[in-house]
Amino acid sequence: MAEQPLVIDSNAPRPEPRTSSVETLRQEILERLTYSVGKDPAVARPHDWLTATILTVRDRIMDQWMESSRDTWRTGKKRVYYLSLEFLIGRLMRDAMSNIGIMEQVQSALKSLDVDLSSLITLEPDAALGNGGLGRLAACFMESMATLKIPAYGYGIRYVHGLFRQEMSEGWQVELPEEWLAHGNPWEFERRESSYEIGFGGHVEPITEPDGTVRQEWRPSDHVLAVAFDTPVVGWRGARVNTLRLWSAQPIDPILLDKFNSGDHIGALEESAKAESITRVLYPADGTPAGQELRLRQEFFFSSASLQDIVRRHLQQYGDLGSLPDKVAVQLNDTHPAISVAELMRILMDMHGMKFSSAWDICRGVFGYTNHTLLPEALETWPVALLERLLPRHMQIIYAINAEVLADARNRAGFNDGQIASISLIDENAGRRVRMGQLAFVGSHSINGVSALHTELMKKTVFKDLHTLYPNRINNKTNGITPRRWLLECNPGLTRLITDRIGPDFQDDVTLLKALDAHAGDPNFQQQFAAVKRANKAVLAELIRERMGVVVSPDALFDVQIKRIHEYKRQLLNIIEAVALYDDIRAHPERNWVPRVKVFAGKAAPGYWNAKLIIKLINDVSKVINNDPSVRGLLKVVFLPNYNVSLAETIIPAADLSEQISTAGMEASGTGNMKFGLNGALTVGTLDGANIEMRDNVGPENIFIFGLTAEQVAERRARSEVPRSAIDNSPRLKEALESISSGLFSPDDRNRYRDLVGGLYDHDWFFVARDFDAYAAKQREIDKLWNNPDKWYSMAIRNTANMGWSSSDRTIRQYAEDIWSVPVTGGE
Ligand code: B1H
Repeated sequence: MAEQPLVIDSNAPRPEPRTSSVETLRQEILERLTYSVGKDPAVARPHDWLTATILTVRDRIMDQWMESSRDTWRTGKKRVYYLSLEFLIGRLMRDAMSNIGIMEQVQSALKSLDVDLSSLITLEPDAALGNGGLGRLAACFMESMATLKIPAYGYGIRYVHGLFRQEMSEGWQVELPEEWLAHGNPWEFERRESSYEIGFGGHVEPITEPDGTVRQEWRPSDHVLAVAFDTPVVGWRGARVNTLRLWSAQPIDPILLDKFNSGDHIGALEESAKAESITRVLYPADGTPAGQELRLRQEFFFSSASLQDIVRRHLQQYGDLGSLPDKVAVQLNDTHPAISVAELMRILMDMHGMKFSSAWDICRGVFGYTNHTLLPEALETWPVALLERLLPRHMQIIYAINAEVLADARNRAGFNDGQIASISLIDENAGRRVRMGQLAFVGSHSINGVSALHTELMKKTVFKDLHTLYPNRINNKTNGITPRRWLLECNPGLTRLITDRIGPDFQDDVTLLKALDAHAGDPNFQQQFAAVKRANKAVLAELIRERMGVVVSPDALFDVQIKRIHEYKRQLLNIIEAVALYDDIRAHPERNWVPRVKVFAGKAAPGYWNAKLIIKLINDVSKVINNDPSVRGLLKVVFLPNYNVSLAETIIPAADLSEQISTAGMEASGTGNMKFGLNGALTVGTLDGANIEMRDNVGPENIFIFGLTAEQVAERRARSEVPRSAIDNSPRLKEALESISSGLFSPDDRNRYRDLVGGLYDHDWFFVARDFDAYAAKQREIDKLWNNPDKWYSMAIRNTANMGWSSSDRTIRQYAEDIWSVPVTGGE
C-alpha cells in the first residue's frame, strides 16, 4: 500500500492574494452574488447577500489556509488531531471577519450596497454540533490552536441536524429539528477524494502468510462511505488557518438498481437511508451516554475515518509508521472516540503487519485522553455482545489489550483481585460490558482532567487503581475560553473601553488585562464600565421584551443562569430562592429591595423528566411573579428559549451576576463561569470545578462563594445523611417548598411538583435543601453590595482584570508542552 510521496512544487502558479479595501470588497460581494449565488442584486434576498458576503470573507482566508498546510508539509512539523463527537462552533462569519481584521471594511462595503452587516450576522445559522461545555471547549481549542500556529485538525461528524431547537408550549420544552444546512453552508468544502470505507459487522478470518505467521483479517458484512467536509478555522490576526474536517456518511451504492428495477422502489433506497442515518442527528444528552447502537456506530464511524485519514497522510509524507508518535498527537475528547485505540491497533497490526507490542507502543505514544465527567452514570460502557456483533475484530483486540494490562498489574504491581476487577476493561458486574474510560486510559500516555479539583477527584475515585498502576499519566489541564469570541467579538463596547484605558496589547495577550487592576478604584473608570454594562443590558432587555413580552429595567441587577438544565447544576436551588424572595418581598413591602431580573436559559435532554419539569417550574413561577402587582416589578423571572452560542453572546455581556452553583464535586470544570467573569459579571458559586481557580485568581473578596465543599458532600453522602433537618430548620425554605408543592404556581395541576419537592425531603441527592440557607444569605449580601455601586464595579473590573488565565490559549500552551510535545510559535 505504499503511497506516492507528495511533492509540493513551491513554484506552482498561484493567484494574487485578495486585498480588502472597501471598494474591492464591495466589488467582490457583487461578483459573488452574481456569479456564485446567481442572483441579480436588484432582487437578492437577505440570505443571498449573506452567502455572497461569506464567500467574499472566505476568499480572504484561503491563501493563508493553503500556506499553513504547505508549511506543515515543508517543515515536517508534528500535527495535532483533536477527535471530538461535538464541535459547538456557533456562527462563523463575525469570528472570521474579526480575526482577520476586516469587519469595518465589510460593514462599509455592505452599507454602500444598502445592506446592514449586523442583520446579516444574525441571519447566519448557529452551528450547534454539540450539546454544551464539552462541544464548546472543542471549538475554543480549535481557535486557540490556529492562533498559536499549531498544525491542528479537528475531526468530528457533520450532523445534518445539530442540537434540537427548543420551543415552549405552555411552559414545557418541546424539541424541534434543527436545520442549519437548510440554506446550504458556504463555509464548507466537500472533499470527495478524501473518502474512506467504514466497515461494520461480519467476522474475522485468520490468514496464514507464506512465512507461516498468522494474521487476522476483518471481513465486515456492511460498509458505508465517510466523506470529508472541510471548514477553515482562522486564528487571531490570521496567524494560521487550520481545518475542521467533519465526516458525512453516505452509501457505497446510492441506489440498489436491481431492487428498483424489480419494482421494490423503497427497498432500493434502504441501504442509502441506513448509511445516512449514521450522521443524521446529534445525540442530545449532555452528561449521560445514550447507550444505543446508532451512537456506537457514530463513534466508530468517525474514529475509523479519522484514523485512516491520519495514517494515509502520515504515510504520504513520511513513508513509514514507526515515526507516528513523533509526528502525530491524537487527543480523545472524552471517551466518545475511545474505540480509536482498538481501531489504530487494528490498522497497525492487520493492515500494516505490525506486532502487537510495537503497535501498542505506538498507540500510547500517539493518544492522549481528556476526561470531562466523573458521574458514574455518565461513563460510557458497551455490552460485549454488541461490540462482538458490530466490531468483532475490535473486541478481540480489546481482549488482547486487557490481557496485557492485567498481566502488568499482577506481575509488576502485585494487584489483588479487587484491584484487577476495578481496572479491567471488562465490567463483569452488570452483564459483561466494555469500559471505554479504561480503554482510553490504558491506550494513552496522558490522561487529563479539566480543572484542579476534577483531576484530584479522578485520582481518588474512578481511576484510583489505574492511577496506582500508572502514576505519571494523570495530569490537569484546566479548561479555557477564547477571548476573541468571548470578549472582543461579543462585547465591542467593553473592548473599546479597555483599549482606551490600557492600550490594545491585551488583544494579543489577554493576561495584560491585569493592568486594569490599577484602575478598579477610579470612579471615572467605574462609571464608564457601568455605562458599557448598562448599554449591553438595554440590548438584552429589548430582546426579552421582543421575544417574551416581558418588560425589564436595565437598572435592575441582572442575575443569570444559562447552561444545560441538569439537577446537579441546581437551577432548582435558584428558582426556589426566587420563590423565597417573592414571599419576602410580599411580607415586607417596606424594605428597600434590590430590583432583580433572574434570567434562565438552557436545554434539557429530551428524556430527562426532572430537567424538563424544572423548566416548567421556572416558567410557572415567572408567570405568577411577573404578573403580581404587589411585587412592583422588583423581581422578574425570565426563561429565554432555545439557548445556543449566539444567545450566550448577547446575554453574557449583559450579566451582573453569574450563577455557578453546582453541587460541589459534580461540575468537572464549567467554562461559562470564565466567560461571565471576563465580561465583568460577579460570580455566586460553590467550591466546584474551575470556580476554585477563579477564586484563587480574582481573590476571595471578589467572588461570592457559598455552600458545602466537595469533601463535605462526599462525607454526607457516605453516611446517607437525612436532609430533613435542613428544611425543618429553615422557615424560608420550608415556606417556599410548601408553596411550590401545594400548587400555588400550578393551579391547573396542583400535584405537578409534589415529587420534585418530595425528593428534597427524602434524599436531596444534589444538596439543594442543605445549601439553601447559605445560598440565600449570600444573595442578600449581594443585594447589599449592589447598593454600593462603586464597590460593585470595582469588583467587576477586578474580575475582568484577573481573567487572563482563563484564556484557552493558556490551556492549549499547556497541552502543547505537556501532552503533545509540539512547539508554540504563535500568540506573541
Ligand atoms: C461535560 C460531558 C458530556 N462533561 C456525555 N461530560 C455526553 C458527557 O453526549 N454525551 O454522551 C456529552 C457531554 N460534558 C462538560 O465538559 C462538563 O460537565 C463541564 O463541567 C466541562 O466544563 C465541560 C468541558 O470540559
